[in-house]
Amino acid sequence: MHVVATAGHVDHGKSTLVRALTGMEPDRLEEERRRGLTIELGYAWTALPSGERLAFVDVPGHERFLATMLAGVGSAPAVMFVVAADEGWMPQSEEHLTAVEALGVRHGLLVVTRADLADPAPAMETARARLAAGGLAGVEALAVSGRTGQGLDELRGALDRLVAGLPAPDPEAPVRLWIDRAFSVHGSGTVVTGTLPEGRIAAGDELELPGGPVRVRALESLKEPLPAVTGVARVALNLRGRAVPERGQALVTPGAWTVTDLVDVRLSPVGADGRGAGPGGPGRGLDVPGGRGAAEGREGPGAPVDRLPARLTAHIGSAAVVCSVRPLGGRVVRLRLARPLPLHVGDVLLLRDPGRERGEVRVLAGASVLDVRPPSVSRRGAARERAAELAGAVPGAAALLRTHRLLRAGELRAMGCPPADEPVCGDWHADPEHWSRLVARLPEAVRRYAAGHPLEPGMPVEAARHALGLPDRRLVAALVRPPLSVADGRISGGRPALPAPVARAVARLGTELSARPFLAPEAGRLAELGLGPRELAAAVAAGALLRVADGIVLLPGADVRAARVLARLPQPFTVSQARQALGTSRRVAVPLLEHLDRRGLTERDGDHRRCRLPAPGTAPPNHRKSGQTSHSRTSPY
Ligand SMILES: Nc1nc2c(ncn2[C@@H]2O[C@H](COP(=O)(O)OP(=O)(O)OP(=O)(O)O)[C@@H](O)[C@H]2O)c(=O)[nH]1
Ligand SMILES: [Mg+2]
Repeated sequence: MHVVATAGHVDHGKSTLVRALTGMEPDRLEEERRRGLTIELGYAWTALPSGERLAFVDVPGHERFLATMLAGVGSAPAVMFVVAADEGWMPQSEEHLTAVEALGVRHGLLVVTRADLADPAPAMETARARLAAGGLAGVEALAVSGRTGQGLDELRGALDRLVAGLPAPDPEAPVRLWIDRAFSVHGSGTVVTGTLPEGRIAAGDELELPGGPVRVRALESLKEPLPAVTGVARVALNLRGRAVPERGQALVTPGAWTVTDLVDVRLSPVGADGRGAGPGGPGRGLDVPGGRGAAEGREGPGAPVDRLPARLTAHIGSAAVVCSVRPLGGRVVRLRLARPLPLHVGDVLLLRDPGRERGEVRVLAGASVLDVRPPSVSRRGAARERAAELAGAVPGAAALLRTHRLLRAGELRAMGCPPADEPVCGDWHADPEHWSRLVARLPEAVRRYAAGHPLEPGMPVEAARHALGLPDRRLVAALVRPPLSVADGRISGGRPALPAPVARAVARLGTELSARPFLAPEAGRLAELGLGPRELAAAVAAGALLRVADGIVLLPGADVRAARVLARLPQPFTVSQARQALGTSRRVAVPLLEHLDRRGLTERDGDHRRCRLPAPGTAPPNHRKSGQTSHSRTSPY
C-alpha cells in the first residue's frame, strides 16, 4: 500500500479529486459537508490501474487549519499538490509548499484542477515555477477536472508512476505511529489511527505510549482486519492498556526511540526571495531566520539566527508542541519542547510561529534534528563550540560518539544511529580518540593508587572506574593493557614496589629460610619482623613471598622445589615421610602438601600422596619400566 497526502489552498478541489479518484467521501463530518470545507483529515483509498493500493490523507486548505494540514502531511511520503485553474497560486499554496519542502518531502504530483472552469495553462506555469526551486522540482504535472472527470485517467497513471518511484520502506524499522485519531468503539475499547511510515505492527505487539505500555489487540488497514501490517500503510489499532492515547502522541517500539524534550537542530531557512535554501531543505516565500544570505546552504556556523522568535510551535507527525528556542550559533539552535517526543537524529521538525496573524506567513523553517541528548552548554563559549561541532552533515553514530564518548548499542539505536563499528566491550561503543585517551590514563591512575595504598595488591576495578569517570566496570577491564593486568577485581601494574621496611623484613626472612627453605616462620617471628597480615599480602602480591596458607609463607618457587624433593621419595608417601624429607614441621607440611595438591604437583590418595613431577634422572613417562602405572608419574608439564 502507498499513502499520499493532499496539499493546496482552500477550495481548490482537493477533496473533490480524492472523491473522484476513490469513490469515497473524505469529508466525513456533517459540518464539513454543510460548509463545503474540509476541517479534519479525511481518509479514502482506491486501487490504481497497476493494482497497487493507494490511500489518500486529505488535508484542509483553510489557513485556520494549518496544524491539521501539517499532521496530515507529517507522515506521508508523497503529496498530491492541488492548484485550481481558475484561482491559480494562492497564499496557502505557498504555505503548504513551504511546509512540504521543509519537511523534506521529495515525491509528489502537481495537479491543476477545475480545468473545466478556466484555462489551466497560466496556473500551471506559475505553480511549476514555484515548485521548480525546491524539493518537488520536476514532479509530473497534469491538468484535470474533478467535476467532468477530464484528465483523471492520466492522473491515475501518474499516481501509479509516482508510487512506483517511492523508496521502499524498511519493514524492520522501529515503529513510530503518530496518532491522528483516537476514539472509543463500543465493545472494543480504544482505537487509534495513523499512517505507519515503515516497520511492522502485529496483533499482540506491545508498544509504548507516553502514558505507559499498551498491547495491540487487533488491527485493521483500510477497514480490513489483518494479523499484521507493514508500512507504508494506513492503520487502525485496537489497544489494550491503561494509557489513554491522544492525537499528537506516538505509539513506538519500546526502547527504539529517545523520548526527549531537548534537541539540537539545524534550521533549513525559508527564503523570502522565493529561492530555495539548498539541498538540506529549501523553502520559499516566508521569513528568513538567519537572513536572506542563508539561502543556498552556504552559511557557516557564524551567521546568527537573530530574527527567530523565542517561542515557536514544533510540528512532527501529528504532534504540535510549543518550544523555546535558544540560538547556539549559525543555523544551529537548541529547542526545549513543552512535552517530550520520541525522536531520532535526522528527524525533521517543522517550526511555526504561533504568534503571527493569519494572512502572515507562519511556517518558518524545517529543523533537522542533530542530537536528541544534547550536552549542557552552560560553560562560557560552549554554545558556539557546540554549533561549530554540529556544522557538518546530520551526525551518524561516529559523530554522536564524538559528542557522547561512550554509548551503549541500544542508546545509539534509540538515537536513530545504529552502531557501525565493533563495541569496545559488551554493548559499549566508544569514540576511538576518547578510548585511546582512557587507555593511556589507566596506568597513571593505577600507579597513583599504588603510591597511595602501598600495601594493597592493586587498584580495585571500581576505584579505577570512578577515577576515569566510566559508567561501567566492564569498560575498565577492557582498558587494561600489558604490563597492567587484572585479577580478583584489582588492577596491578606488573610488580608493585614494596615499601622499604617490608622489603627489608622480607630480605631477612629470605636469609633465614635459605638454610631450611620449607620451615616457614612461626607467627611470633613474623610479628618480630613487622610482617602483619597486610604486609604479608603486599609481599605476596609483589611476588616477594609465596603464600601457602593463612600465616604460612615461603620463598617464591618453594612449592616446585618441594615437589622435586618429594619426587625422590618412594611413591606413594605419607605426610610424615614428606615432613622428614622437607625438613619441616607438621604445621607447615600439611598445608604445603595441600597447596601442592591444588597446584597439581602432588596427588592425594587417602593417607598417601604421589608426586606428579618426574624424579630427577628418571626416564620420561613413555619409557617407564613396566609395573609403574602411567597414572603415578604423569607429568603435567
Ligand atoms: N467546476 C469544478 N468545480 C470543482 C472542481 N473541483 C472542485 N470543485 C468545487 O470547488 C469547491 C471546493 O472543492 P473541494 O474539493 O471541497 O475543495 P478543497 O480543496 O477540498 O477545499 P478545503 O478542503 O476546504 O481546502 C466545491 O464546491 C467543488 O464542487 C472541478 O474540477 N470543477
Ligand atoms: Mg477538502
